[in-house]
Amino acid sequence: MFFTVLSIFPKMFDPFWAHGIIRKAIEEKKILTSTINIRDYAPDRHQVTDDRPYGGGSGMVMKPEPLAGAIRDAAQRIPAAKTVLLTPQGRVFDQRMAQELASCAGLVLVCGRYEGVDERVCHELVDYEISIGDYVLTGGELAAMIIIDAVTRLIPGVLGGEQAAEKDSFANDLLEHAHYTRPRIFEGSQVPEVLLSGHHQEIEKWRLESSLMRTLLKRSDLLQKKDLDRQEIEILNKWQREIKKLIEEFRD
Ligand code: 4GX
Repeated sequence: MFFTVLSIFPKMFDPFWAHGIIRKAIEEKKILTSTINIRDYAPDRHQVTDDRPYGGGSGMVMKPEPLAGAIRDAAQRIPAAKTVLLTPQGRVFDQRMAQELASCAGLVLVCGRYEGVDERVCHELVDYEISIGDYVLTGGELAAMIIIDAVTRLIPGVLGGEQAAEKDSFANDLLEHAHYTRPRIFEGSQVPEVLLSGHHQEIEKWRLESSLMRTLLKRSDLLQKKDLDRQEIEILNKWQREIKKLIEEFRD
């Protein structure tokens, strides 16, 4: 997978490429990355990339010529690449989109600043408009990093078998189960006994219950959308019986 980022602040990406799983994926050639400075495509001597909006008003707009030049150059280097504009007006990014994007040969991520980019660039040169959420950033750079991060970990071989992406939160539409590590007792609080038992089937059952419970309590919207399987329905029914019993005992 090729990632090319277009930005007027390409140095923002230096520390991003240099750490953790992203760094390892680059070293192992699972991903190829480059950053293009949009300023390099500004035709004038002062390398101006913004201008005042037609129709007046406050704020600046990114000029179309440098951006178009940079996008065309990037897209030429990776002909099969899709071009993504980061914008609050885009489709809201989620795990399903991360999976879709992970199957692309390359992504060109366009990071806007100011009030936005000239509309004619969006129309002609952009395949997808993506938002990372309903809030306003000062530029598309952090949004691009989030997309690159979420997509990279889905590329085969990037995560070790231990932390395979299929096991994640959202891979099965549930939140992750609770996690524990040593010590067995931390500030008076114990690790659940079953996790110390070595009984793998019981541990898997406990983890599914933990996932379901956390999803029910923290993100019931996810549970409503999910296709529940037989085992998950059985667990929910068990809880229902237990709650009913509690209420009946309380009434007496
Ligand atoms: N998810 N921003 C982009 C400038 C801009 C505006 C319109 C293109 C078109 C954001 C988000 C986000 C702020 C990045 C405005 N560029 N990006 N920037 N939320 O808020 O992706």
